[in-house]
Amino acid sequence: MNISHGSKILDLSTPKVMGILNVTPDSFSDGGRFNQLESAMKQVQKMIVDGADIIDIGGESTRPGAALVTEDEELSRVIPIIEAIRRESDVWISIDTSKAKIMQEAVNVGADLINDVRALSQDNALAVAAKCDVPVCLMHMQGQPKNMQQSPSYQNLVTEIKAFFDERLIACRNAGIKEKNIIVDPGFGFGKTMDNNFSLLKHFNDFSTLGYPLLAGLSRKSMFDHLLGLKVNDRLAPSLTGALLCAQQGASIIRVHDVKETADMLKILNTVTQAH
Ligand code: 7PJ
Repeated sequence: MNISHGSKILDLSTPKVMGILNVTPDSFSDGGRFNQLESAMKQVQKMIVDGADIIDIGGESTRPGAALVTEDEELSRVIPIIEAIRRESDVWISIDTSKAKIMQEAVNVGADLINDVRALSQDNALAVAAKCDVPVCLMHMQGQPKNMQQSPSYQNLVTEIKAFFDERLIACRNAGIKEKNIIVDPGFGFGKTMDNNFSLLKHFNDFSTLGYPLLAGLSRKSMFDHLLGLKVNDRLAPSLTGALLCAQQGASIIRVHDVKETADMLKILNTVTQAH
């Protein structure tokens, strides 16, 4: 399997690393747009050196309880950094957004992939994603970030998430989005209890029957805090463990904060996979 954008191809025969770049005001301590751009670029350069195949840029916080941001605010956060990366590198750039306008503008200035935690459910998102003709990651979420962790509930977790994808895949097809551009992600932490998250981890491979590349995002998520009592910056070991469990069950893209450690781990996995 692979994904492509124009003449660019990302080979998914081994799992690839998506490095996270948050450009929300709370993600940089120093004020001022220029300083933010400079520190963001340093972080991007480091992620590339460390082995990131894709840089995922998000200007809207989707953490539980996070406030919404306006379109103009989100544009002003993400567009300059996409332009700056594109001037320096041909690394894959992913735009983490649910807004059609942001998707379009981001792709116009060089983004290669749309990563939408709302699976193209917002106004015009399906049409714009079809027009952009880039790979799109459809993520499952129950509820919305504001309330998703209040009382998540499922009869059958995997079956319901698969049914959600079936519905979104029909919507994508009807909008003219190509099959080859679709990636799916069960959405760890998005409207899921701790038990739900660990069931997803156990049954991650069940989603491979959908027939699309799978993306897994569990880096530093609070499911590990609930189990281990670890602060967000102390969750490297469980994040790597989760990434490994997903990679072994067929994840093609692993979305992480800790690029170097994840790339090292995947190198071990690939070597073992290819060993006699
Ligand atoms: C995910 C994401 C994820 C995809 C975020 C966080 C919250 N996109 N964006 N999958 N999570 N595709 O990183 O804790 O799991 S933001």
